[in-house]
Amino acid sequence: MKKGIELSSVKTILPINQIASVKPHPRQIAWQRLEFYGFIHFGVNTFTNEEWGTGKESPEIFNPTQLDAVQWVRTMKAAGMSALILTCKHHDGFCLWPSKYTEHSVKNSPWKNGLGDVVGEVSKACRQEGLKFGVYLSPWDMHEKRYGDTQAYNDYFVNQLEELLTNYGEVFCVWFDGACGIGENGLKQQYDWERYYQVIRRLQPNAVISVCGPDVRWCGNEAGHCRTSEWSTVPALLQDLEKIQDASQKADDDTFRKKVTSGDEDLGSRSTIAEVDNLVWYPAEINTSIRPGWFYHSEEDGSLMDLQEFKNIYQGSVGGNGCFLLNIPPDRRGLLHENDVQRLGEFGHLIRSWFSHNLAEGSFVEAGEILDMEHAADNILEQASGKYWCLGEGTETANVILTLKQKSSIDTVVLMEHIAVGQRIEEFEIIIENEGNQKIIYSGTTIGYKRICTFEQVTAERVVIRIVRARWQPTLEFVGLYNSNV
Ligand code: FUL
Repeated sequence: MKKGIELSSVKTILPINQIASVKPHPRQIAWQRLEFYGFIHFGVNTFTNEEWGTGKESPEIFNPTQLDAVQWVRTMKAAGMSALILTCKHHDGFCLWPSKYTEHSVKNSPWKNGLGDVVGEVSKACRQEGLKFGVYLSPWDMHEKRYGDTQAYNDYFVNQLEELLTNYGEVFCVWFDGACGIGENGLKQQYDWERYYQVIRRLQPNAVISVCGPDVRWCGNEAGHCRTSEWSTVPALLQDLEKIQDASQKADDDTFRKKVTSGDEDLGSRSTIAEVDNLVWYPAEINTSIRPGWFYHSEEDGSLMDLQEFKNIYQGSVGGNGCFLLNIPPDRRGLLHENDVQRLGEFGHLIRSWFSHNLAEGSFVEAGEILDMEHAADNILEQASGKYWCLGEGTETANVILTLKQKSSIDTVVLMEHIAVGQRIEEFEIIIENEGNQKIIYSGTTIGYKRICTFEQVTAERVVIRIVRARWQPTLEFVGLYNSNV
């Protein structure tokens, strides 16, 4: 938070109760609850050892010898992931399903004598193992001759979108990359985003449209960097900026540069939105890869993300009001490499043991004059109960006090707002009480869906969540206390 600014005194165009009640769509809430899911980059680049293809690759090179989608999905499940997004078509235009609309696909590869369908196998494995399935379909297509011939290519693209959204069961996410090159014809393609969105809403109304879409926002980098204060209520302008295709226009746009590409700039604090008259719910996703590249390269077998880096990104994203999309690229066999499988197992173990035992269970909770009996303070003890705590309208500050069933050592506090009604908490502190002594052990800004707060291990008899400043009517849906060392 900027020092010296009294947030209450920051004048906003919109009344604060209106800002506080910008709400997510149910599909955005369902997406947020997925928290941590996997990305699969697989295609001709896997066989050429490139990150970006050219569109001139022969389908003949696509020939995984042991492709096993169940192995991918089980490995991701063991890592604690709840969903998977597959690059059905990357920028090179090669389709991992036998599209009716092009010859540039698995149907002309030697894999399974041209009878295979990677999208089919992966979506089936997801259903079988209980993971959600999502599609990445690159609008940029270096192979397709119609690319650049705007209307004709948009028709082609929509046809492919319809195949993916009709033939493979439920899709939780359509992930659009904004990259836009010049076609071989020398023409620049104009993507018809609104048309694409209508197709998705019609065929898969529960799917979120991510990055170049209105539902989920890219965090602004591919390195796993998370903002300290991540707001989901942000200027509507951000949705439009994602769709600007002209890189020079983007670079020229000061607002874009400042608000989206800069590292830790907050997008939704009262001072940032002071002049804004149109706000939307547009939450962040943090995407990065377990390896340096997005596609598999054997020379990177020894360069995997380590446990500490994983923990930091997980905490900053899932525990920073975002979702975490982690890429794991299958190798030329069509398997996740042994090193990745082992590391993902370690990630899963880390998460499970960190949050296995909630020391807040059985606490006595007090939290001021509650709104009504429905919103009782002890609602916060039970995760995913659908119930939450809140005080009356117009409240900016509050203390939520947990008296523990027994004195405990903790190093992690998990806080969740009830985002279904909006994101409201702007500043909070965690205070520990033990043997008559009080100590502030954590000061934070936003909470949103979830904030994972970590600190040096302390012994606590009571834990106070002090909401220092909030918009109109703060809520808490869950408070959990943990010790990562036991
Ligand atoms: C980028 C692409 O250009 C990369 O190849 C990768 O797919 C990444 C997730 O998005 O913009």
